[in-house]
Amino acid sequence: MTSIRRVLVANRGEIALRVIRACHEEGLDAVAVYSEPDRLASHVRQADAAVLLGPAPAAESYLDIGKLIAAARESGCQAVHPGYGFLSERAPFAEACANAGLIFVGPPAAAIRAMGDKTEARRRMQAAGVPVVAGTAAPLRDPVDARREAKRIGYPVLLKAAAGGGGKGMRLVRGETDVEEAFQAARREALKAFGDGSIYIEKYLERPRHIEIQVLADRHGRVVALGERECSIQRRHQKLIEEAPSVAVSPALRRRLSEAATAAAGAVGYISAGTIEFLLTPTGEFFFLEMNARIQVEHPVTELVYGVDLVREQLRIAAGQPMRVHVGGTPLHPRGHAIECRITAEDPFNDFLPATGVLQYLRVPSGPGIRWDAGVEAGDEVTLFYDPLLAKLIAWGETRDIAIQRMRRALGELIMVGLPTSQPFHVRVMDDPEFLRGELDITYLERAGARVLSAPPQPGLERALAVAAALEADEQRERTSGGDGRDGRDGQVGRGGPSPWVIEARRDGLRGELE
Ligand code: MV4
Repeated sequence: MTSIRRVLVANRGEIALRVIRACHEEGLDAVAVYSEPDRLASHVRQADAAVLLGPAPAAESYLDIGKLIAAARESGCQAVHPGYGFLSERAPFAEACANAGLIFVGPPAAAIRAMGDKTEARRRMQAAGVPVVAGTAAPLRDPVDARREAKRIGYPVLLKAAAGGGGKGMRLVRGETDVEEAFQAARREALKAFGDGSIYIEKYLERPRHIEIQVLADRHGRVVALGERECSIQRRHQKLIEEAPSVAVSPALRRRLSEAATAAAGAVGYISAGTIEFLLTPTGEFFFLEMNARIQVEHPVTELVYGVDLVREQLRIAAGQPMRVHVGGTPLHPRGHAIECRITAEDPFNDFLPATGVLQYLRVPSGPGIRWDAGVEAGDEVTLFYDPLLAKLIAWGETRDIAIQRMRRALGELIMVGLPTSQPFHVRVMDDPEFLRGELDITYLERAGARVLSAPPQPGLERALAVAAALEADEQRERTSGGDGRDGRDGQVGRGGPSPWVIEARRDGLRGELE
């Protein structure tokens, strides 16, 4: 990689580490950036250099374009990798990089803009022959316009924010009497969230699956599709479990989805790794939803079944080299099955309330077919400043059933003490009959949430696991600290505090018995 020697990793957590690792495999230096509370974070310690951005709030650190450009310059970087979230899909950031002579490891700003405006994206996709849901080609003027268009399309309809994505400013309208109020509400919400109140209409599809196609495009004119990911297990537009391939996608359907996805990427001059989201109806029709102009959280499931390193390919493409996959035009096929569980600092038994605390003890799962992509280590403090994603547990198996078996086994190995996580939710989903049958659509969690999160199905096992975790954590701290209740890493935030054994006992309501 001649033009790039040093890469600024403009992110934190697991994706920063993921990018650092890809840099190191390519023989590149990785420069981390960090906010004050992240000064001892693993992405900082695994990088070759690190630049302090500012205080904890993202607006003053990870979202500050000026500070990031200055950090890249003063640390001698030639390229900037934005990861996901933060500045990854902000066209002004891609432009600021270019203006500073830095290579943005991602798509051109124009492609980000084209896909960011949802009505423009719809028009471009339609022109490229990509199926779009029946709807309006441009934003609606007023509620009268909305009522006329809704009548033409037929109820139920969805009002969506043109500047949006991710579900903000979205309103379901089942009949004519609800249009006016929904239109005003959607407009207010969109204005507040995006500074743009433009609203358009789509026919509402009932119980579709969320299927997305991974694409890679290089500067040598090659655009390839790397199959689908099934992402229907979501909660309030946050994905919790993803898998590849989808049980609902036959080789013939995969071919049609892939053709649509590569046409979509081509239509906006896309370069780098990107994802085309589709809704797949129970009758097997599919429609373009939106494009994600970034590497995504769930990229590892595609990596495992296609045998590619998407982040390494991003770096090669950014350096102007041809991508390494699909050489000779041989079609790509998925091999085996991969599932990802997002381990978040959220309490599944308390409506997924974001949790804070110190990760006092961590036992990492490993062994055959298991990948652990984490941004945290034992001793780290989890705050509300950033996304609750702590780690991704990914299992590969020759078949879906074997991947699920492995995921179950690995979830049993995983021990996290100190704060609630989504782990028990995943444990239960891996035994849920509907999940096991692959009966998924975007309403899965609404239907399954109560079922899988009702009274713990295996109270004995859960309790045993909690006690084992606490004992192991106590033992660990004896070994590393000489039993003084500290771990010898002086001055690090969040270390020390009460024994995890005591904390576990409190959680179980055993206060009197142990203190
Ligand atoms: C839809 C839809 C049904 N019909 N569009 C949700 C967020 C944004 N990306 C688009 N979304 C949806 N658009 C039509 N015409 C249902 C959703 C939707 C959804 C989509 C994917 C994954 C989860 C979802 C949960 C609720 C609604």
